[in-house]
Amino acid sequence: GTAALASLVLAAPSVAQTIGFSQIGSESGWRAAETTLTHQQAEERGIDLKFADAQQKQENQIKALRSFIAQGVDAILLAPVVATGWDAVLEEAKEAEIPVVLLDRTVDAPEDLYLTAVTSDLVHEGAVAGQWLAKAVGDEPCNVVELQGTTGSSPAIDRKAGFEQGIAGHDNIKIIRSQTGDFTRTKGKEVMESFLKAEDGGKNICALYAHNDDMAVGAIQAIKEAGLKPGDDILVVSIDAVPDIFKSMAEGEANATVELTPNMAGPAFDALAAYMKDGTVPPKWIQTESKLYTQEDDPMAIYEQKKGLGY
Ligand code: GYE
Repeated sequence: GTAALASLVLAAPSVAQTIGFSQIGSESGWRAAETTLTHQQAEERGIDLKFADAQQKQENQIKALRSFIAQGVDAILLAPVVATGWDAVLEEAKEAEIPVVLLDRTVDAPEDLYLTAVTSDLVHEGAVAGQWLAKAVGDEPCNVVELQGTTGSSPAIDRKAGFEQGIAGHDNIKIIRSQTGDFTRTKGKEVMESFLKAEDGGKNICALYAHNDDMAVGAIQAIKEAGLKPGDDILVVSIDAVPDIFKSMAEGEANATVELTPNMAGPAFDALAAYMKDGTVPPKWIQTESKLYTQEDDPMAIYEQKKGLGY
């Protein structure tokens, strides 16, 4: 009868969704965790996830988006490798009435070209790192070297600006060298080697600020190979809070990290579900929290707890 029919309809799963995910690549442990969690949550929600890895190339991401549009997916997740160059393809998605949700990075495009952006406050993360260093060195002169993220990406731009805000007013702290390590361990190690060579074997360097932990872990290797003690001769502060940075902290080789949650997909899928169900429009920015961790936070326990989470 109608009651049985009604209960059947009510029990029906949320509309089956096909969602295209244009992921940057797997340049860092943090990104690998984001990918793992996105697949897990799509599975749990009965979403058919079409996954495309761009190997950190924007043209591959644009190709993937065009393919998703041609397939007529219900929605698109985009982690934009750089901030510019998206207007045309986002216009095409808008034409096709396919909502786009940005993950962990933002784009310099008109806000009507994407439904929402799920990101941390990237400027704040840099400021927290800078404030930690200012507190750690007090009035002592401190020459800082900086490993920037991918050139032209919103985290590289914002984390640089934020760090400078964080050390503003502390004239004893100076950024003496700054270069991209492209968010990878390999490049982070290579660039740190060049910083050490250029700065009297590192005697002139008081601290490293790396825009992510993976570059910091690579740099820590270079500092040790130069015969110096990372975390002591050269302080190390970075961002992401991946398991391996806690291992370095437990060994006294890193000092602080600002946590970035890899769970950007959860809020993205929630916003899309509400939008597709009854047109609920989310805020343009869904902000995730950032938290500072230091050697005082039992790093080995955190390492054990985090290491199984898909990094
Ligand atoms: O910090 C880094 C990854 O876009 C904020 O990208 C993200 C950054 C993250 O390569 O590990």
